[in-house]
Amino acid sequence: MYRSTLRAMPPSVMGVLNVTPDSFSDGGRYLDFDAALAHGLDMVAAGADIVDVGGESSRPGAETVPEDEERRRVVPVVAALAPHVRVSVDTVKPAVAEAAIDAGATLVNDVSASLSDVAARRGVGWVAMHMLGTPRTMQDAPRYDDVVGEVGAFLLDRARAARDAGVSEVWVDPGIGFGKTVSHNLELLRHLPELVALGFPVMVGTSRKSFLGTVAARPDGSPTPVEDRLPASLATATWAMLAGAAMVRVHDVAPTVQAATLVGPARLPLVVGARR
Ligand code: HH2
Repeated sequence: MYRSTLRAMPPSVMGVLNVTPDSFSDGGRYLDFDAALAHGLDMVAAGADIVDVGGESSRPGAETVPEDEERRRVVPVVAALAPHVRVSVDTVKPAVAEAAIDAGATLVNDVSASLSDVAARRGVGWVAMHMLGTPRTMQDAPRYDDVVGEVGAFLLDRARAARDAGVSEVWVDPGIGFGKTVSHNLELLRHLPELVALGFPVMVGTSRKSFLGTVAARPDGSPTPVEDRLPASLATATWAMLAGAAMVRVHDVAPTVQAATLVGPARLPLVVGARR
């Protein structure tokens, strides 16, 4: 018998729009307003559910951007995209989050997991991501006794506090690459169902990240360069979605939307004895 009348909801795909000169994979390509808007609209046409606009790189070693400059980068792009698609703002600065919300953003993607009060006050969603330290220092020999347990406990604590403070849409994200070695990242992906079991929707971002270059190295053993990491990005996004992630954050929207469309039905409870 068919066990569920629920339609399978495919996981959501968040497209990355970095309005920065120095992001690790696309720095400088969308710093100009017209280029940013065109790329955002391309991602919408490719099926992105959300476009994540960021004005400060969080790559390892990145320096912070002055608040005015970050606001100047993101606000016009948020305002231009908001009539077309749900927009999130990728920032750790309360004032930038506020300005982006004024311009139409309805989700704060917060790699510092510290802006829940802004989300509560403004009635928008919030993503709490785990990071060890700051982008400047996070890859200096990160250490955990139990990476899955520690990341999970941190996220649960922040997510519950945000929910109790009135944030109605709370996401958690293990922060792949943020203060993690290659094995930490793989461990977190392997145990993603444990994070899903925490009870908050999980978002995952592996797209083009450097651990993929190491794990899926070239046949000669050298790291796969960032522009050739789509297959590994897609494989890990698909794995994350099958493991229960409700959203993946990616640079390559069209292929990920195809994968998400396939994963939706695959996540339905198994159909037993109902073949037609
Ligand atoms: N990764 C990056 C930035 N923001 N937000 C969440 N929630 N999860 C992530 O994994 C995540 C994130 C890094 O990717 P990118 O934006 O492409 O690079 P940069 O930080 O250099 O701009």
